[in-house]
Amino acid sequence: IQEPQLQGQDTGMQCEDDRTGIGVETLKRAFLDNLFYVQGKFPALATKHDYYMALAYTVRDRLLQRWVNTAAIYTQEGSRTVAYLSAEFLMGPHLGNNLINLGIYNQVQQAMTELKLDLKELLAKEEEPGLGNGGLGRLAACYLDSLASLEIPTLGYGIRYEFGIFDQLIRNGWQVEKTDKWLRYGNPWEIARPEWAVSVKFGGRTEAHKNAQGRYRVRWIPHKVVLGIPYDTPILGYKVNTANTLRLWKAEAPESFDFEAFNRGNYYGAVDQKVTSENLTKVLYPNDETYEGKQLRLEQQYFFVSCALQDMLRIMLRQKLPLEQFHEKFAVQLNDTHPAIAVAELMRLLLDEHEMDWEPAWEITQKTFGYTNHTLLPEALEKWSLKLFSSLLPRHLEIIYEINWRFLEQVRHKFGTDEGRIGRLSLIDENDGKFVRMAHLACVGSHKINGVAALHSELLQKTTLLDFYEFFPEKFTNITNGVTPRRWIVLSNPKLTNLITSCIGDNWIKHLEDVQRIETYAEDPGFQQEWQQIKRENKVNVAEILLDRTGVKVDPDSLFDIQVKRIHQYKRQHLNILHAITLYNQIKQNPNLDITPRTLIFAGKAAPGYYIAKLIIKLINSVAEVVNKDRDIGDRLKVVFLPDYNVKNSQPIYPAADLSEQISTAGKEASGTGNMKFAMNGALTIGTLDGANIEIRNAVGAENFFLFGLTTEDVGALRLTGYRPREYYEQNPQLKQAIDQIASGYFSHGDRSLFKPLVDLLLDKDPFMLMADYQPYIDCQQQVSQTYRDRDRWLQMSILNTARMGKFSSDRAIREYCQQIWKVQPVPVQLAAEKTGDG
Ligand code: 6GP
Repeated sequence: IQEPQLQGQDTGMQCEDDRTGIGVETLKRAFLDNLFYVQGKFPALATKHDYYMALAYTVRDRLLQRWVNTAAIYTQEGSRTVAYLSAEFLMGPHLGNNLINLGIYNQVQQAMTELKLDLKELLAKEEEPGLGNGGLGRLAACYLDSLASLEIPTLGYGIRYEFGIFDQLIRNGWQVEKTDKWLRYGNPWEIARPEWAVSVKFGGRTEAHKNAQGRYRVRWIPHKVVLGIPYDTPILGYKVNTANTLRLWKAEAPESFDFEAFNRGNYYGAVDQKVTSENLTKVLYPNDETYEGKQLRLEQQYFFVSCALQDMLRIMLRQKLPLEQFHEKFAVQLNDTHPAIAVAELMRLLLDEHEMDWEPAWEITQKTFGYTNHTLLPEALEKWSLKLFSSLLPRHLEIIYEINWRFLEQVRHKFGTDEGRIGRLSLIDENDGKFVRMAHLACVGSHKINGVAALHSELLQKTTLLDFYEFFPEKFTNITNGVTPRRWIVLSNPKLTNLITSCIGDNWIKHLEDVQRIETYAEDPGFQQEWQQIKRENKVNVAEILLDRTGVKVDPDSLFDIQVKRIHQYKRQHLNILHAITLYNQIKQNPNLDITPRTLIFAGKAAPGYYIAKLIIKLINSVAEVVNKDRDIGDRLKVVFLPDYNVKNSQPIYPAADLSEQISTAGKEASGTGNMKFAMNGALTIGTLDGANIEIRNAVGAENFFLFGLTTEDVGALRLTGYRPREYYEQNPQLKQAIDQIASGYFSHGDRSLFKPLVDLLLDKDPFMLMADYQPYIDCQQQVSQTYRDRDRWLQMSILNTARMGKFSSDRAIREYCQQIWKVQPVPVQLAAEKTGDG
């Protein structure tokens, strides 16, 4: 791996500091020192995990000077800062990424080798910090990497869940969930900051009181108080000295409450209070894009938002900035509606705690927030019953009523008394019970609202948020998602990284648009040969992983056809399985069929309460069982489900793909980001015109993309004219055979009831239109198979895909957020050595 030159370090010097030096000898000494003084072990007794910890601390030492300097400069300059509020941060393992961004991967590898240790093995020891479900949480992580790399002052604010997303086991083909005890062996990347703890109130009631100036203010008398303790993790940028902070909050019981109970002699009551408080940040809700109206979830949301805003106010007071400048100091981004309560909380803090008047407080609030929407799925729209909301956040409900009253006055002023429109825009849903609509609160309280791909932003304006678009069109914008090339190319695919860098230098890692320069090699036989060789080695690696974790042996020379993402009906893993069954039947009918051998790889978690998604996992495994052991099939078709998909397990996957499955029903996938990771690593995409697929296809060229299926307009039109899925089934013998096999127990040891719910759903309702898209998908897959046989053509397409993915770097996305929404500038950080000019 080509590495950045560290600044301010004299690696040639003998006397490097043990905490900062990056020479191989220094690293070895520091590592053994940490093994002894942090882990309390010497090599003869040390476990692999001890070695991992010693290395993690060695790397952390090297982050700390940058982290402290960064904080010092931001404080000194009172820098304008992005606060990214997100209920999820799916960071992935830190060690490898920090080695890349510090530019010491090679030295550390050598140091470990000289100590007779294998860096890869130590990297594998890191527990996945799985504090997110899927796309939304991983996007937040890519954005933190880009913000630091672009030297933008940033605080990520979220929740330190004690248990992240569950570990997935597959038992008898079914998903089984296991608690994710990621903190069990300690977390070397975080530092607790109890000195910055804050109190968060819940429940109770409000009352009016007169302040010192004799003016009426509102006071909130809570039913309970919980302490928020911040835990900080440094987020280092690539080739820069900027180390920003991810600040995650843990809930604890305040001492004073313990005391009260204790003094009454109620020791158990006191301890009970502690347990209840700590439940708040115990576990991540494992639903992806489905809201569950649970009280604890609303408590989590309010808890971390209140902690974050109080923390920002503390920072302002420490820097002696007047609160009137809140929106000048902080640009606060709401990652979907999970933190939308921030709008009401900032108002409460300014009005009640800092005695500001409504108008200036509201102006500050609106100028502070931006809101990103991540899905159009109706089941994801958060709405809280008034009963629950008022019992937990009585003061916030009063504030929301006031915001709503003033907002609807403006609506009446603009549109007259159009009661239908007013009902649709209101922050309170009164259609069927009464609810607070969090997306409406986010829209009214923000100055910018964005979708995450061009189509998604367009649909937001035309459908879900149409009324808001008509009221304030100037607030709406699009920022297409991106992913960080540091984790998703440099760390995941070192061989490809070296090949690209050997041709065009390493500037592309910071400026992915530059990777375009490999286009000139797209038809170069020598380059193609190396490209193919690297892909093959990456496939051999995944074949070994599959054998190890599933016992299935796959052929690295077959076409690796991969779909990895959360399991959802709209993502249509079951359409992919219908293709698998079709291929299987074709071979069975014609045992000598000369088809392109394929390995179909699936991975992904289903929400524990999402029955149909779990049944889809069972179906994949059931089809795999039949296909993989059929001697007639041999190496021509394999189906594998890799358990426990997470960031760590995904890193080898993207570099090993020939074909990337992006087959959601048009109009349903807001953007997708896996689609970008695959294409950057040279996979070709088979996909619908959905989300960012459309922009990826435009970038790589229609001739380098396998397109099929209904468009968003087709989907809408077909629904209107009356969609009859059963007709497709009856008129298509291949499709009929596949469905009949599922229904008849062919894949379930004769059990006809097992998949009945899925089959009935497809034939009667088919909400995601698999039946309509089936034949176009099969035909397109046939084209894929044919193209794969033309080795040179495939390689050229693969190279062009990587070459043309520049736009999909999260650096580009973050630059757009900075310019269009946050209006924030880079603040470069120097190491002390650079400032003084000596070592
Ligand atoms: C996801 C979208 O489904 C995906 O298309 C997008 O790429 C990703 O967000 C990042 O923008 N949405 C979620 O994960 C979610 O929970 C509420 O939305």
